Amino acid sequence: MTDRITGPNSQAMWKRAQELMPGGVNSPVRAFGAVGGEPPFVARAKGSRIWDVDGREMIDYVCSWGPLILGHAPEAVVSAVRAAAGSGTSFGAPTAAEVELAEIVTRAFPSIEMVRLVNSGTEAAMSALRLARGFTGRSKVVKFEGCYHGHTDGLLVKAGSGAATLSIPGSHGVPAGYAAETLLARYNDIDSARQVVEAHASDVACIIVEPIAGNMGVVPPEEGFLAGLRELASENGILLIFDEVITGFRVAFGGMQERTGVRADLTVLGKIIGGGLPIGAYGGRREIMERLAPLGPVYQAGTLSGNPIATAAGLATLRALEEDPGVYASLDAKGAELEEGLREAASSAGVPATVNRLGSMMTAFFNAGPVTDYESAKRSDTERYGRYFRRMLAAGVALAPSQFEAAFVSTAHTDKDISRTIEAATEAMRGLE
Ligand code: KE4
Repeated sequence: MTDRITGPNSQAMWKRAQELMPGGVNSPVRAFGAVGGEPPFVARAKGSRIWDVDGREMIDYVCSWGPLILGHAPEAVVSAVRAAAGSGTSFGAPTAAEVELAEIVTRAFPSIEMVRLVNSGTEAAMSALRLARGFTGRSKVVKFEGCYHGHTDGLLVKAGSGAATLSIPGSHGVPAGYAAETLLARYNDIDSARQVVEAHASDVACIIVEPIAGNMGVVPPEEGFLAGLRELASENGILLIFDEVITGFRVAFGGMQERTGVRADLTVLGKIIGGGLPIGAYGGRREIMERLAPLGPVYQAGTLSGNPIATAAGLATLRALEEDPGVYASLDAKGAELEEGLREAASSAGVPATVNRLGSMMTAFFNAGPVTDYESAKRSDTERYGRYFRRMLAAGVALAPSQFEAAFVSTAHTDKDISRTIEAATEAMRGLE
């Protein structure tokens, strides 16, 4: 199986891109630094497929890193965006669509009484931290090694996603003073969280966690971990923040809070709620949210917050999910089939691998496993992942260009896509042992 993964048009574009943009990309992990080879430039996409500028068709499991739960360019979203754009692209003033999106979010998440829309997950997480600090009057934040909450200074400490992929655990440019306010614990290790909190109890404003880690690769919470964090936070007057940027509307309409019954004090959202357009949101109890300007002293603002195009795309996406009661069972079933197929492909090739999945998000770790936290995830054979990745791309299957990311199944992925992917994986795994 050849590793040829780009054609002449992509190669020419790549040359120009690298002259003009650092690493040729607008987000580091897209540069294929961790997997080798050059990235194909996408020309268009529809459903489960993307086409590059050389006309090569691929089954896509990146799905724009999570937002495209309905697949690429679903009719409902495209027509909603077209209609909204024709009525004005931005007003900087209140619109009905923001109210409707807030109504769906608060209906899906009972822990969210009020919500603020912003323009990215980073902005949402950053603002939620500021609000937690403003509400509690405390300054320290507890996060978990390998979790990623966007690139705001204080959270780029042992972060996951691109920071883990490129082994930049603590980003240059973050003053030591900022990093000192961030305390680290181990994912799925409630005792480590308890130790950190007990050592700083009266100074901890919040605990922020991905209720399913998606940025060290997919690592689901072990039994009792999230409930343990809930109890630890409540006992110590600390706000529990669930970063559901990936999991919100992904693993259930009400995210992991619906699946587990554990309620956060603040929830961070993004990705799916914008249907592929730039968006983020954070929300929680009224008494907390009312500390936000213009009602309260915690300031946060944004030119394009709640803009009519992103809210139109988000509304079309969330309405489609809410109107299809079987959507999550069907996504779960497709995910289970793919998980099983990948597991069999690895074992028949004698390749040590662990497939972690929850719902329609999963990661095949090149690691005998189990993979339950950042330390075990980092033991994965990233070189082998790179070879697997390039073989799959050459076979027309686009995976995340990093071992420490998730693959996503959408409603647009057909049974034929899944079986073709399993065939390609079976072939790609051969000779990887
Ligand atoms: P954005 O600022 O990228 O919209 O969201 C940041 C963020 C916050 N919280 C979680 C749990 C996230 O996963 C993310 C962003 N996810 C990564 C991929 N896992 C974005 C892809 C990229 O950085 O290129």
